[in-house]
Amino acid sequence: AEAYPKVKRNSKFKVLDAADIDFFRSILSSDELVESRSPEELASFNQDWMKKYRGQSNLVLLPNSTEKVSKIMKYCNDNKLAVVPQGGNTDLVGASVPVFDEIILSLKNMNRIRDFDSVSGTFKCDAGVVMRDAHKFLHDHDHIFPLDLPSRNNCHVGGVVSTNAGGLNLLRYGSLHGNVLGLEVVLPNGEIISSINALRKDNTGYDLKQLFIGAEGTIGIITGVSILAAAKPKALNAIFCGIDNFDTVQDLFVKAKGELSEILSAFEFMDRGSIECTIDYLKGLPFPLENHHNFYVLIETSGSNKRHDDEKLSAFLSSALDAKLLSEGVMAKDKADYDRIWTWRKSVPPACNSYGGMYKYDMSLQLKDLYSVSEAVTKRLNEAGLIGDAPKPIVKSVGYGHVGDGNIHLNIAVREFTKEIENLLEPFVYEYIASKKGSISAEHGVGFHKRGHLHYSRSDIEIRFMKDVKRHYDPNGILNPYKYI
Ligand code: FAD
Ligand code: 2HG
Ligand code: ZN
Repeated sequence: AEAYPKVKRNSKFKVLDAADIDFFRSILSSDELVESRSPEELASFNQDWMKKYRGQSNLVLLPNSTEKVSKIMKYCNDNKLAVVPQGGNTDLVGASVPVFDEIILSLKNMNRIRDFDSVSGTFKCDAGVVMRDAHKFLHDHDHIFPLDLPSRNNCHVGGVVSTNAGGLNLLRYGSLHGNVLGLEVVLPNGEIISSINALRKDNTGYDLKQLFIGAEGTIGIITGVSILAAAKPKALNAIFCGIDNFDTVQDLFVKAKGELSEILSAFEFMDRGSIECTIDYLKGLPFPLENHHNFYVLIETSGSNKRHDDEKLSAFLSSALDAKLLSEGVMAKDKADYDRIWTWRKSVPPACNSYGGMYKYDMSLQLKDLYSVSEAVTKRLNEAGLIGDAPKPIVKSVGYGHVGDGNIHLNIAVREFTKEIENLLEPFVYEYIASKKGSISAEHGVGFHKRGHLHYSRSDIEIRFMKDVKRHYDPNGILNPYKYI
């Protein structure tokens, strides 16, 4: 794991002692607390998903109620003990693990579904409900959670809200800033602020809950979420196609919006390198296309009438082939085929992560510039002679992502993390994005990785306001320190 060379432990934070542990034991049961007597269990909370960041916390608290979270926070605030909130720990920017000895506050035991109103679609749950379980519950009630991610088996509802994750269907269902109806939050001083009973519309003053969406656990602990679930689509379908160049990907997107319109629910792209890594990773899974292409696009439709939707998608595919917007394309024959097509997209992140390590950049750009950052980075790494077979340190630099949202993921799959690679990538990538007026974080957040880099995408006055907000909510700075701003 990468060390944390650029920061020093803040000495104003107290070092945990036996009296603190006694206090936590007095309010929690034995399955709500993990400490140094269980080193392996502790290690799994200290290490991030990419195995890039590792903290040294000696204590994980796993309270099972909002009241216990409140007591913990009050105690930590009074005693200046630093805390990292943790959901499913699938974060990709080093936000969910400690940097030093911060206490880890895991929401794992807060995993109850609280309420569902099938008329309005309002779903309420504890923050620690795993996204897969929220999907399953809503599916059984003829609805869907308005967000899906390749990490759905591990990430929490509270974790995705804290990250303001985007995912695979944002194009259709919109961002969590629109879908989250209310939140229950424990503030750093232990106070509980709740809008969990929120209504669809409510203009009585500032919409305070918005600040916690995407705050990455820096100003409060989300304990409950109320979210608008969408009606379950009765018909799903997908096509997978090969395309020569990124200009044509954009032409196809325009055509898809115009012709698939209300049933279009995802428009994802992958470059040649992404699929090469995924072919390696999914050893043996038959590839849906006959030839290899520079770009691949997955288009999903979802609607209420299978025959109508399939006819529309099939006509779209034929006319795109006739217009030479595609070199090759296939439509899913059945549900199993649909799932297989998605496997080629959802497996790209674990495939890139399977060589030893990975540098990741998650960026928003105007669509016309979206792929150019990947070309610029690949050129730079190639010129430095770092990409190729072992012993070269880089396996591949690939680009893929959510065309519909103007969001590209750049993954540099490496055999090892080295300073040389990092210095070639940063600040080059950020300067490139700033020159195109893009965002250095589209959906994964800031965390530890991009702290100190906000100025590439935000003005001085915006950063000043963000610091004011942080100070206002967390005057002692105990929540998720060393990150974000
Ligand atoms: P964690 O990783 O545990 O935490 C994320 C941040 O939120 C941290 O700052 C943490 O301190 C804070 N936090 C967590 N829970 C709370 C809480 N209850 N209250 C306050 N703060 C809290 N992201 C996307 O946007 N789109 C994708 O398509 C996507 N795909 C992914 C695919 C894979 C394979 C992986 C590993 C990750 C992916 N991610 C994606 C990144 C990740 O951001 C999401 O998985 C998710 O948002 C993280 O949720 P989590 O519960 O794991 O949160
Ligand atoms: C995705 O879209 C996720 O698959 C993960 O946001 C992207 O790992 C990545 O870089
Ligand atoms: Zn993504």
